[in-house]
Amino acid sequence: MTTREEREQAIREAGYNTFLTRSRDTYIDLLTDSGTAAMSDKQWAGLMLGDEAYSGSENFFHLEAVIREYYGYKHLVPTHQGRGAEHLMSQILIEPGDYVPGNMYFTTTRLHQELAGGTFVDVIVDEAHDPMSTFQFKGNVDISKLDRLVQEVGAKRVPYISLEGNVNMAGGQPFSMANLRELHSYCRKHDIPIMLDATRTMENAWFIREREDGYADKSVREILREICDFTDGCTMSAKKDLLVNIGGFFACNDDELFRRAQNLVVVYEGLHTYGGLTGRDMEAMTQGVREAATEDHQVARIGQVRYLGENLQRAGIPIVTPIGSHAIFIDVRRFLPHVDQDEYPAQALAAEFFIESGIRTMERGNVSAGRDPETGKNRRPALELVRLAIPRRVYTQAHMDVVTESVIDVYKRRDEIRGLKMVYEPEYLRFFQARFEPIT
Ligand code: P61
Repeated sequence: MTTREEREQAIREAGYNTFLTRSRDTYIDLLTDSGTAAMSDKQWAGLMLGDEAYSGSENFFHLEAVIREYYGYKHLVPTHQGRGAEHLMSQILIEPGDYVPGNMYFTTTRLHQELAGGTFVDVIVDEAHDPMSTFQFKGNVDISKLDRLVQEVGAKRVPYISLEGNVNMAGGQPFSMANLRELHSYCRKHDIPIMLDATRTMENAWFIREREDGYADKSVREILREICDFTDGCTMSAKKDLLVNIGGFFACNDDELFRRAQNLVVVYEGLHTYGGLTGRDMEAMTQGVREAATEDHQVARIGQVRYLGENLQRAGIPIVTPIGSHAIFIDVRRFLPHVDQDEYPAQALAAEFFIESGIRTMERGNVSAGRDPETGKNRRPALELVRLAIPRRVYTQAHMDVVTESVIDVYKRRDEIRGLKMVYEPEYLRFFQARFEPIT
């Protein structure tokens, strides 16, 4: 624990950017649910079974078998984490001038699409951009938006649709199986592959089980497999669903695509049987797949996030609804209505939570959205959010109570909170390293 003065100094030195603060200055770390899970005894035991041979490690074959078994994809290329897989897939599938539709952007995903010469086009349902909508499947694709793009540019210019499970930037919102089924039949007709961002798709499967007719008696594992069977391949950041501190992969069914990914991985990540991971990392991930696909895990995980969200709702704190699986997202437009979006209200609020109690959160608004490459202007997204991400199997409900109290304390003095100006802006993914100063 630190004092308020120490935290004020720490956040000032970090340029009011929580990504630049030190872990040791943090009391409860809700910066991300990425790579922050507590590994189980079986995963730690797996670390002892690392086969660290340069090529053909036993652990690769264990991982390949478990991905085939649970996700159903024929081919696997490990990568060091999610963006490594996004890089490979974007470079292989996208030609300059292509358009890549997706159910809302993700920062690294869109950047890799752009670096490959593509343009991302948002085809998520309108409800996803409305933090107050209670629609149960805000991750759904609006097929009419997709069709409009295909009619306009032609299916040949659409190398694939990027479909994310439990859409992160929308608040951790799932797509429904009915929507995926419809998307699949549309895409088959137009010969457009569906590439899944499987990062939090086990959690999406849990929501389908909870909310969609006909799925209450199906297991997470069965639902996951049904999702994957409608898709052609995936990228994965294993640091989320799969309960590991590092790791990712690209997977697909097509032999030629696999051959190209296998060839490219040796340029950027490592040999095709480790892709930047150690053997022991792959073993921990193999075990993580089995644990993540259990109902016991998902009910506890999603239940804890819901516990925090419902406490905040009871206290009148404006949050994105429905409550998602991996985080609570505070609706900053309603929390700080007096701060203009170009004064980065969500960035300012994340800094304020840190000062209040050492709770580390993340901006997900105008800073994260970046600039429009055409106009050079801030994108000013509809969603201006602070994300309180909950690491898996780490914190207790008592921690969640401390978080609730701290958020309420900041809410009570919200009128005093001022915006920020950006004083350093890096070229790529600016939110990670940008620096700010208070507007006086
Ligand atoms: C996160 F602020 N997510 O949520 P990598 N797809 C999806 C992700 O959520 C994801 C990646 C791909 C992070 C870490 C992070 O703007 C940010 O393993 C749905 O991180 O490379 C990562 O996977 C990329 C935080 C990433 C950010 C980008 O906290």
